[in-house]
Amino acid sequence: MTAARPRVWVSQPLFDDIVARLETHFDVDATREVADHAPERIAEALREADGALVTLNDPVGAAQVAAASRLRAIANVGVGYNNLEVAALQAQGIVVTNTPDVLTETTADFGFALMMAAARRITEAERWLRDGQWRGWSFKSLLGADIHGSTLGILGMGRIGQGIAKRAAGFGMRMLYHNRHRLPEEVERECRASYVDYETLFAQADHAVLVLPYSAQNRHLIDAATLARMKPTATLTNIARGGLIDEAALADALAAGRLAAAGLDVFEGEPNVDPRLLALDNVVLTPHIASGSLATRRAMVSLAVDNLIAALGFGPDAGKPRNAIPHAVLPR
Ligand code: 8YV
Repeated sequence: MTAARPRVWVSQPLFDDIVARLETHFDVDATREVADHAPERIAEALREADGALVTLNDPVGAAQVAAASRLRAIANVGVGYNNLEVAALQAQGIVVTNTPDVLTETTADFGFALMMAAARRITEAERWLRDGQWRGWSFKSLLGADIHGSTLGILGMGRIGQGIAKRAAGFGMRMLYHNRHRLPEEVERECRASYVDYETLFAQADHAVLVLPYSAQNRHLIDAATLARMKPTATLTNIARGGLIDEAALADALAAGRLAAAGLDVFEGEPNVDPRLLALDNVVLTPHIASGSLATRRAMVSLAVDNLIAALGFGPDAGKPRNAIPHAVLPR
């Protein structure tokens, strides 16, 4: 009698040709339509599974794995993993992996583009033109803020933050950063970025960009008090997680002209966006697409598939997935 093959659940439609690699080793239960799975549905899908490939849309915690006695690995397609209760999963012996590195440059490209779009009012200008409001050229219409020669403030100086700093060097920006830990001097030199405290970062930045991991501990870190520190001519860009910003306070600041503009790729209640933000002209809104180049999204799925195969004891890295999240770290 041959032993039953391990079973894996794939929570969302990804790239079929890449996901098919799982079939070499496993019986695959792949979700065919984009799904907003209820917590009970996730628990049900995991009950008989040995492993799972999930995305930020799929929260998995103690409740979802309580009856999943065979589950040994969860591979997240994404670098951020605040959708997972990592400590609870690890306590149950489940290996958790993510997909760093492969999305760094693409996400940094997008962060830079979003910051520039906010500063130079690109989407607002396009709406104005498409609305037929361009009835004669005016010297003073749609004036924005410069990027070159301005001060960039990066909150969260991991791989993506450093990628943004390297791009900013080409624009002649002065770079400030704040991070949980100060970076080694040679990295600071390479990024041409100076470490400052949180307050100084927001007080001095002409353009502030958020690139830090999210957890319950830093929810609404960017609150009314932080926004009040910023220059009224400044912009704020968020490509990390929506929950970092108190969106009501941000809408107040943007509406009152206490902040010039914002670029937001992430929202606290995704896919719902605060109607006050939707109504404002001085905010560029995009639907969580910072890592969304075709090549990078494919690379993320490929890495997650490799991680899952390895975590379940198959393939060249059997038992040693490249991106296992270290044990006992708190969920981000
Ligand atoms: C992903 C992201 O698209 O990697 C992340 O943390 O936010 C995005 O790049 C998303 O996580 C897909 O699950």
